[in-house]
Amino acid sequence: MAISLLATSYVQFSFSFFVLVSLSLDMESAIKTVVTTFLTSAKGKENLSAGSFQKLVQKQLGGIMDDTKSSSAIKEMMRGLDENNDGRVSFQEYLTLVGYLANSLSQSKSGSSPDAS
Ligand SMILES: [Ca+2]
Repeated sequence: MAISLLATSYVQFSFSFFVLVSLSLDMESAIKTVVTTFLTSAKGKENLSAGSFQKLVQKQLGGIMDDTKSSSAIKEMMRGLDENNDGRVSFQEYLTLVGYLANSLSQSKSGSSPDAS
């Protein structure tokens, strides 16, 4: 009896350990994707040009954002992100977009909206 109880908790332990590991690997690869996407789109430069930013949004974010087919909407969004107004999107400014998208995703998943509270 004691043995089977131990075995059960071992199985539960390794299962939750497995879930934990695969979750953290998912997150690691998500972070790597965020970084690699920027670097690839910037083609070795420190900032994304307006054109590169537009391509990135259209290719990578069409499923999560509305209006990605409208280049004027993307330009408008870029103006909002471009804190130092140099007409380019730096890594920091790009992270603002990633944070904004993550935030809207968590709000839509939890079913709450800023207005509801
Ligand atoms: Ca900028």
